[in-house]
Amino acid sequence: MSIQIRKFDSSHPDFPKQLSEVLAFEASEDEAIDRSAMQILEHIKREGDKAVLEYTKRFDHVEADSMAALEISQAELQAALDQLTPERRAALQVAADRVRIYHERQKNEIGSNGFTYTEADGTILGQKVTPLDRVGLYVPGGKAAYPSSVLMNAIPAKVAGVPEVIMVVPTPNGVKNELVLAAAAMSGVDRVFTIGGAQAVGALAYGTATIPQVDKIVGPGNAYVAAAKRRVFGTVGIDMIAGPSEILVICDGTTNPDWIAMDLFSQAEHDELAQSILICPDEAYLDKVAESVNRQLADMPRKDVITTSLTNRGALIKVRDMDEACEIANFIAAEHLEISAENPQQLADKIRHAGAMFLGRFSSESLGDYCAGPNHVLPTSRTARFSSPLGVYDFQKRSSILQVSEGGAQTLGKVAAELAYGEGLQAHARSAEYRLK
Ligand code: HSO
Ligand code: ZN
Repeated sequence: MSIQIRKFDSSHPDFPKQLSEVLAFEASEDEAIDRSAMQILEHIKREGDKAVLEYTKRFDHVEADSMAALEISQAELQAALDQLTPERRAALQVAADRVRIYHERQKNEIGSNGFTYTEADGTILGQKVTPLDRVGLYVPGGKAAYPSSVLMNAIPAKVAGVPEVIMVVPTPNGVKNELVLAAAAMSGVDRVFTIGGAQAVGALAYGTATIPQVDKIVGPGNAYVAAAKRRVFGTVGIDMIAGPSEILVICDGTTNPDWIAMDLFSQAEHDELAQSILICPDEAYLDKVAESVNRQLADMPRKDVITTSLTNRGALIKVRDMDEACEIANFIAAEHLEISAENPQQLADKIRHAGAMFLGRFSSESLGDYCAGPNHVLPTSRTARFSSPLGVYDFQKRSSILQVSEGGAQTLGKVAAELAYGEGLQAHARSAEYRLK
């Protein structure tokens, strides 16, 4: 088996079109899936726990006579943590600690204490920052059950000060993922229910007799979960609808090609639809990486997924120089951008759009996925042009503060009344005028 990754040259007149085609990704908005998610949500809204139990039996083949039977106790979570090998537990602890430290730093940097300022007449204006009361964390059950994602979602919520994090995770045929439960214990998740799919999203969004209604639902899921999250948005907040993983490497051609080939594999192995792209000014280097890809593939347990991903969505792009590589990287706005070069900082200064930037040869993307500290929930499908990694700020909201003094009411009252009359809103005008001396 050999992989043919498509090769492009940025000097080719068709390159912009070719690049757009490579990047094109149809988020599968399947009407049938959407309709079925909607029906499930309506059923949950009407029947609550009873409907959740029915769907859990039908889809996960788990029969429970009450919702209480689908809750995992704190003791069981702790037991999952205690059963880990010492090595795995230590690794999970390092990852959790580093993710916590990073997000605590983030919390301090973003002004989580809000602000106020006082004007000459004594009027006080400001902003108050408040954590959300209750957050729902969706954790997929099947092939994409990532304990690291439990840390990445739950820890920033806890650092933000969310008092209650409710996790849902389907357990098809009753099979529990012990590392997922251990990660929940380590990150301080408050309650865990073994439910999933659109029914779990509905239970969290509307609340049932057993499942408390949350204010926001975060975490990835399959197409039904994504459709359900879209539908409940407005009733509750949601984080984002994540697309397949992406990695873009821009390399000056001096890093060991085996390292880069493996970095490309690391995202390709997530999903057939994942995207791995390498950009380099040195054509011979691109060939070396292509050779390494084919040499190393045989060792990969997930070689089928990697092959499909790299064949259908991968690309090797020859550019004029590293400056052009940065320009193209800004256009691609990748979820993960590795700058594998001698002078990564200088190049990073030119990057405006990327979910996370990995600077220098030693910063493999996989370190960010697990334990470096920054969040691995990142904007995909070019949305890094306008959105940010999941962070403490996603679990906080802001309220404006206005405390107008008697003096302030005189100046502001005249301005407001004038504008209110202009808008034809009498009550607004008079409400301001009542406070004038
Ligand atoms: N690379 C994924 C996160 C992940 N990787 C979890 C391994 N486990 C996000 O794009
Ligand atoms: Zn990953």
